[in-house]
Amino acid sequence: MLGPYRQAVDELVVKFKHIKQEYQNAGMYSPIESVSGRVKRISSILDKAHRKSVPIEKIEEKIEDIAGVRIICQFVEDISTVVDIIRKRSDLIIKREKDYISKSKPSGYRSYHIIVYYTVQTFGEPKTIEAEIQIRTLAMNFWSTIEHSLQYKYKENMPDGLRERLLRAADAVGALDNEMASVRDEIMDAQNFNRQKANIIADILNNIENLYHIANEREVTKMQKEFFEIYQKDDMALLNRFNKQLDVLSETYRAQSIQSSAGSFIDL
Ligand code: 0O2
Repeated sequence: MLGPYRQAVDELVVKFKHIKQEYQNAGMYSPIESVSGRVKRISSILDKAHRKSVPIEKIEEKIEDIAGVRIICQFVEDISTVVDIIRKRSDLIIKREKDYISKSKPSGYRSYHIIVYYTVQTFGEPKTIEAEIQIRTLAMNFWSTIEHSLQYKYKENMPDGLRERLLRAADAVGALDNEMASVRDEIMDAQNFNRQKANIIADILNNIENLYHIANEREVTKMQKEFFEIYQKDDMALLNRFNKQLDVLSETYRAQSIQSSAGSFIDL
């Protein structure tokens, strides 16, 4: 029974990781910080079925989180961006959404859950399963991981004092998320700047490497030296200008090599 759920979790984790990658490749801040997934253990499925009085033959229909994907964001605002991304996907059909961010659970738990239908192509035939996508901030995740392990330890009998401390900690997590939201623009600018710089440097090095195949070696060595000098100045405008210069040089060499190969074709 669990095979298609494993496949769904593997596929969804890859898909969400690619979204993060796409943002990064474009030199943009990604609303997705990290993605993980799991298939619920058989013992947990049976526990939940027992807790909710679900008969064994109804497990797949009634237990929505056998396949679970967790998306972690840096800031609360990113959660709605991720929710929008999910709503627009053609490979996911939304069954329902549970907003424990606007209104936390009595335990203090905060997270945004989306239950989706997702179809996997199995060996036999396509199978549509349900999966739960949990979206939360790094701070919310920290709280719920700790609280989950305490719930596991105490089951229904968590001491009152501990429960109260966890509620206070949940408030502190809310305050931390609000505080971080107020410096979000500042942090995002810094992260974007670093990512753009890393992309330009990767581009420049790529260009220099390609030039070694087509250009005069002395000229490329000179460009490489020039790059190191500009790199040490740590100036984005200079890096950008230098990269454009390399683009023009690469184009010139490429055009020359096309011309000379066309010439040798006519000679033949
Ligand atoms: P596990 O071990 O994480 O898999 P319902 O909608 O209430 O009928 P359900 O499935 O209980 O049905 O929904 P809910 O309350 O949205 O819970 C789904 C999952 O969210 C839980 O799965 C937890 O992973 C997480 N969660 C919900 N409430 C809490 C909470 O108070 N603390 C923590 N740490 N996590 C919570 P499971 O199967 O309960 O647990």
